[in-house]
Amino acid sequence: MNRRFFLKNAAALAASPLLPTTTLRAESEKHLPAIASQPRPFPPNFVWGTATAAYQVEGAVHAGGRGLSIWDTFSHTPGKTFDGETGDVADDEYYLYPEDIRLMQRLGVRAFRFSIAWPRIFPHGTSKPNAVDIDHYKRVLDRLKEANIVPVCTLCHWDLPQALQDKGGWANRDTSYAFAHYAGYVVSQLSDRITYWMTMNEFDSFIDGGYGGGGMAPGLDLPLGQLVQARQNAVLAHGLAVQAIRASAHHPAKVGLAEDISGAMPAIEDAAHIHAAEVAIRERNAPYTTVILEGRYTEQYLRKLGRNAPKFTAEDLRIISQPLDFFGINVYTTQEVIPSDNQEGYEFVPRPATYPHAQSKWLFVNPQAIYWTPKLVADIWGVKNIYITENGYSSADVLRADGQVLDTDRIMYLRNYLLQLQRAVSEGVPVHGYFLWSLLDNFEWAHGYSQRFGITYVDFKTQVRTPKLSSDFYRRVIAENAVG
Ligand code: PNW
Repeated sequence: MNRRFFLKNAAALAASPLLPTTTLRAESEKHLPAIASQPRPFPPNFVWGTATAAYQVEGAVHAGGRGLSIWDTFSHTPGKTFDGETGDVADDEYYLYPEDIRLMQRLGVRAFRFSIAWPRIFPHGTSKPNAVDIDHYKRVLDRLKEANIVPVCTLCHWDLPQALQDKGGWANRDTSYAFAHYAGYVVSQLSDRITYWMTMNEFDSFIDGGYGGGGMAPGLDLPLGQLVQARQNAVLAHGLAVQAIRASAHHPAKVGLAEDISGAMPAIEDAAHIHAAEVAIRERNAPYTTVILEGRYTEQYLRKLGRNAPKFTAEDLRIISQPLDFFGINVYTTQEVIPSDNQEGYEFVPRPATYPHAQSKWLFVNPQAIYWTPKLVADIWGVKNIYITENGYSSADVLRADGQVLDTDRIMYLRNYLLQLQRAVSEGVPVHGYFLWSLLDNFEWAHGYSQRFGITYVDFKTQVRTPKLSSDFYRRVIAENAVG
């Protein structure tokens, strides 16, 4: 049917008093070409990548002189992880990295975000570094270079050395200096091979989740005042590490971090709702992103905490808010905000029971998260260089007898998020790259191997890797530099 016919026909029918015009419009639109079939382009230099983290994929926990991390201790403590599962073997990537680099070549990614295991480099937290594992990472990096894949390195993706936890971990300010020392050492050894550095991954997850009763290692539930101080130690560690990276690099270094901004988006796109979301996002991220980007805690954060407010000096704030070369945002979900005449001026909308989610119950599906989160970060704080350092979806994937994994729900999620990302980029939101979480199924922290985030299926008994249908989807997005 051609479109003109329909318009003409619709006009004729509209004259009829019997049919309401809204029905007519819906009827005629059904026959228009689907807009989604026209690929929406990304800019020519947009960086496509995938992401992993050391403890979730490496395994080989006793190889190369590695010390224990808090995740070894936690996962070996009965009742802490799903089915008592641990990262002892995980994806065995310590040995299988050449195969995983081939998977990345198949996808055509330009960049790979991975993390270095702190307990491999400083098995006892401080004192002598372990050269064996520096050599391991050199081999991985050389292989990536041969494959023409740019490494993007996270220095700490939650695997704090147990030796430091024994002295209080992030609740002890000495840990901040130990982290900076570790960061400086790694950068002095690897800055010829790595340009892009991220200090840490997701403060809220490993601090509030690990020390505030949230089910992450080390599994503590500290009194509020101590928890608040642990938050401050973590952002101080970040700032000290930014300084250490810059001081130790023998080659150009670009420094940032990866933070899962606790999202807020306007429930409706009008000025009042957008304003409410801006205020909400700034307050909700007060202990981390806001203090890092503004160099001060918000008045509301300090007032609400009262005697539990963090103790800091002006020098601490200066260190915490070192300028960054880029800002990485992990985007999974967000929460709608409405304006309110309460004291805060906004209200988070509780999610209705029917709100869709992934296999992970916290992962509420809302594609607009990846439009609004970077947009609001750029608008509120004037950040010019944003990367989406994680985005992904967990699914109850099934490996079929014919060897296929047809994860159409993950494809639906990725397509809709990437369409919203394309919308943001085409409107000028300064996002320069996207790292899909994750290259392959892996140890999903307290959920063990029960939640699969990979675009490659892993049989954890045999370590056989099978690209899922979503990896073909992503490969096509990368090849076309467009989503449709
Ligand atoms: C991130 N939440 O964690 C981590 O950086 C990854 O290591 C992890 O595997 C991935 O996302 C998937 O979970 C998050 O509750 C964990 O909102 C929980 C939340 C967000 C991110």
